[in-house]
Amino acid sequence: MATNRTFTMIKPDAVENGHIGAILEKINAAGFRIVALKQTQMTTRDAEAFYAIHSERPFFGELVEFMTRGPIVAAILEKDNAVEDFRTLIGATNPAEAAEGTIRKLYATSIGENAVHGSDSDENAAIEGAFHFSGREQF
Ligand code: RTP
Ligand code: MG
Repeated sequence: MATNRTFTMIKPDAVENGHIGAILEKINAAGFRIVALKQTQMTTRDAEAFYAIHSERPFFGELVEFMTRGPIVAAILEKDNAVEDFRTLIGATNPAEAAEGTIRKLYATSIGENAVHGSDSDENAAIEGAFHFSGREQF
């Protein structure tokens, strides 16, 4: 299987609740290599652009409000089959439906405040990684 990359954010709820270390530990234990990593905060304009695909959804305003309310941790991760394996590691969007041991089952609070983001395709992983990191920040 080819080595490829995915993009993740530890969302404001998980940062507020002190889960950065535990989530990075799970990512490490699952065999992902950290290519890029930083704590940052998205502006309203950043979040509206990042989540533009959801702009017509009823939860869009709430999502932008949530994702901008405090710092996030952004990262690019590398592994065989990275996008799919990372989505397995984080679990379903709604933590109530997430499998035991997944990051969302362990650390998410609700369907909206669900602790982590994971790219849904190789193409989006590249776009989302480039949204947050320059080439010189990737190793
Ligand atoms: P993500 O993009 O953050 O990895 O999550 P996902 O693919 O599992 O879910 P997606 O459908 O892409 O939704 C993006 C984020 O919007 C929030 N959301 N809120 N209140 C709601 O019904 C609702 N539905 C989605 C979540 O933060 C979700 O992760
Ligand atoms: Mg998504």
